[in-house]
Amino acid sequence: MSNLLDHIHEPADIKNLAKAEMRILAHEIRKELITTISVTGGHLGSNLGVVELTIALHKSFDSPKDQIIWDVGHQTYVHKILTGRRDALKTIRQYQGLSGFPKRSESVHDIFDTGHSSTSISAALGFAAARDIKGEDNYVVAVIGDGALSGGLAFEALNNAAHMKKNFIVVLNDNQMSIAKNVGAMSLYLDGIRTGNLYKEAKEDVQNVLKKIPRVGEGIIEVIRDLKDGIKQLVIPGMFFEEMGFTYLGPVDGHNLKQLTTTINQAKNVEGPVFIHVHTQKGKGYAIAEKHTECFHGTGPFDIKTGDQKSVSKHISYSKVFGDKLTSLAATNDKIVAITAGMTSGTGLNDFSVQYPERFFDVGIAEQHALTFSAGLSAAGFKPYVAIYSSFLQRGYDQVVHDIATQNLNVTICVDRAGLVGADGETHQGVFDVSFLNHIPNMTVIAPRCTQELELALDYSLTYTDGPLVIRYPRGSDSGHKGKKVSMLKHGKAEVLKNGNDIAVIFSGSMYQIAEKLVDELKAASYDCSLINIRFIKPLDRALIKKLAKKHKHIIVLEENAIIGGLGSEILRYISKEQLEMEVQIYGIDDYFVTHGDRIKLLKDCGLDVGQIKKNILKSI
Ligand SMILES: Cc1ncc(C[n+]2csc(CCOP(=O)(O)OP(=O)(O)O)c2C)c(N)n1
Repeated sequence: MSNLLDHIHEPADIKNLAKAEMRILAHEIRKELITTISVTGGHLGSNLGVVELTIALHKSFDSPKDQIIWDVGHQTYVHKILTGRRDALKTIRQYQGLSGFPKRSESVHDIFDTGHSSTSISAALGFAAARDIKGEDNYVVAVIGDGALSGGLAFEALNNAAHMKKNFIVVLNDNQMSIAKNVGAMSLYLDGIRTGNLYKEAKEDVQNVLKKIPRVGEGIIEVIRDLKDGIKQLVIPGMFFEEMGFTYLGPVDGHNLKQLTTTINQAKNVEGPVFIHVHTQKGKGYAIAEKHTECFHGTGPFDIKTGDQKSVSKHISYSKVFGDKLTSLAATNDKIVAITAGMTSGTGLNDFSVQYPERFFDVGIAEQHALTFSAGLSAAGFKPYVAIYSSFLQRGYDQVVHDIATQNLNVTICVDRAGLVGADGETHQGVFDVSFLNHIPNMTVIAPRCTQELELALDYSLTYTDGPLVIRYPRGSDSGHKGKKVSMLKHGKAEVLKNGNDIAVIFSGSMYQIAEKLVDELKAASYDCSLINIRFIKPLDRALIKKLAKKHKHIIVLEENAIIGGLGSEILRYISKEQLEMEVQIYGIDDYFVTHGDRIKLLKDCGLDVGQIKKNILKSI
C-alpha cells in the first residue's frame, strides 16, 4: 500500500487532505520519526508531541508567505518533513546533514534561526512590524513551548506585543514539560486552565437569553459586561493573556486535528494579537517516550523495542563528576546552594536536587535570573554554584558583570559544555565564554584538564573567597585519566607537565589530550617541548611565561575557544607588553560559527587536530 507521506513534498500537498487522511499522515509521520531518530538520535519526544499541531499549521497557513517561527527549534523535524526535507532527515544533526534546528540557509520555510529558548515571540513581533511597514498582508505565527515561555525574553515580548497591538498569533505548545517537569508560577497557572471554552459558551448563552427580554436586554448586557471584568478574574481561562491584551483561544487538544484547524482559522480572523493555548503530550504515540519523557527529550540512537540507548559512554561525564562532587561537598558545608536554569539533569544536579531540595533551585529557562538570584544568595552569605552551559551563559553577560563581578561576590559559575558540543551546532557551541568572561575585573577562570582536576577545582572553589570564580569544562567525559596524578590547584599557577627546551606547548582544559599527543609527535621530529597545563586562564601565570621565554623560542597555544579574546590572545598581549622574544602560534576557533556534526570532525575542520597542528608548526619554525 502506498504511503500518504510519499506524496507530501511541500505544504501545498496537505492542503486538500481530508480529516481521515490527515490522521493517517500523522500516524505515518510518527512512525517515520521513531524509525529515523532511533538511528540518528535527536529530539524525539518534542517532535512526537507536535505532529498534529505542525500539520494543522501547514494546512491552515500558507508557508513561507505566512511566517511560522519556532521557539528553540528542536521540535521542527515534522516541519522539515512537510517542507521537502523528508529524505534528508536521516542526516539530521550529522556533519553536513540537516540541522537539528531551523536554518534559513536550509529552507525558505525556516523563517528564523533558533536553538536558544524564548526568542520566537520577539522575532515574530519584528516580522509583524516589518510586514505592516511594508504594507503586506501575511500571517505571522510564533510557536513556543511552555518551558520556553518561562524565559524572561518571552515575557518581555508578550508585554511589548500587547502594547503594539500587531496582528500576530502566538501558539503555546503546552506539554507541561520543559526538559524535565516545567517549573514556576506560569506553569502552575497553565495547568489550572483546563476548561477553556466553558466561560465563552456561558457568556454567549447569557447574552443570547438577555437579548431576547424586551426593552431591558441591551442595558443588562452593559451591566453584565461590567460585571464580566470582575467575574473573569475568577473564571476566564487565559485571563492573564486576555488582561495582557491578547485574545486567548483554548485550551485546544493538540492531538485533535479538527479542533486545531478550527481554532487556528478562528485566530486568523481576530484583530490584534492572539494567543492559542494547545495541550500536547510529549512523546505521543511511542509509549516508552511518553513514559520516559526526560530521556527522550533528546536521545542518542536507541532500540525501538526496549528504548535502550545504543551508545552509552563507559566514562563518567564532567557533568556527573561536577554534580557528585558538589553533592558530597554540600554534606559538610550547609552554605552550598546549587542553581540551574532548567537543566537539572544536563548539568549533573539530579542527586543534589534530591538530597538537598531546600538548597537546590531550578529557576526555569531563565539564565539571567539564575545569575542575579545567585548574586543575591551570595550577598546574603551563601556559597552559590550556578551551573549553566557555556552557550546559554551568553544570555547572562550583564548579570555576571553588573550583579556578580562589580560587587565581587563569591558566586562559582560552573560552565558546562565549554568547547565544541557537536550535533547541536552553531547555537550550542561553547566557544565564546573565555572571551566574554576573561576581561571582566575580579574574575577568575579555571579550565580543568580532566575530571579529577575538576574535582580539585571544586575543592579549590570552596576555599576561594575573593570574588567570582568560573570553572569551564567540556561536554562528555575525559575518556579515562583516572589514575594519573593530578596536583592541587594554587591560585593563578599553571601546571608544568613536562620541561623541554625548544617549544612550549600551552593548553587549556579540554585540549589536554591533543597537546600531549602533539608534544610526543614533535619529539619524534626532534623538538624538545615543554607541556604546560595553564589551569588558570585568569589570572595568567605571567611568571611562568616569563620563565619560558628564557629557554623557548616558540609558544604554541591550544584552546577550545574563539581565538579572539581567548587564552592565546591574552598570552600574546603579555608577551608584547613585556617585549619578550618569543614567537606565538594560537590554535583555537577562528572567527566563524562552527556547524553541527561529530566533535572530532569539527575539531579537524577548525584545524585543531594533531596532524594539522604539527604540520603547520614544522612548516613555520
Ligand atoms: C537559553 C536556553 N536555555 C536552555 C536551553 C535548553 N533547552 C532546550 S529545549 C528545552 C526545554 C524546552 O521546553 P519547551 O519549550 O516546553 O519545549 P518541549 O521540548 O517541551 O516541547 C531546554 C531547557 C535552550 N535551548 N536555550
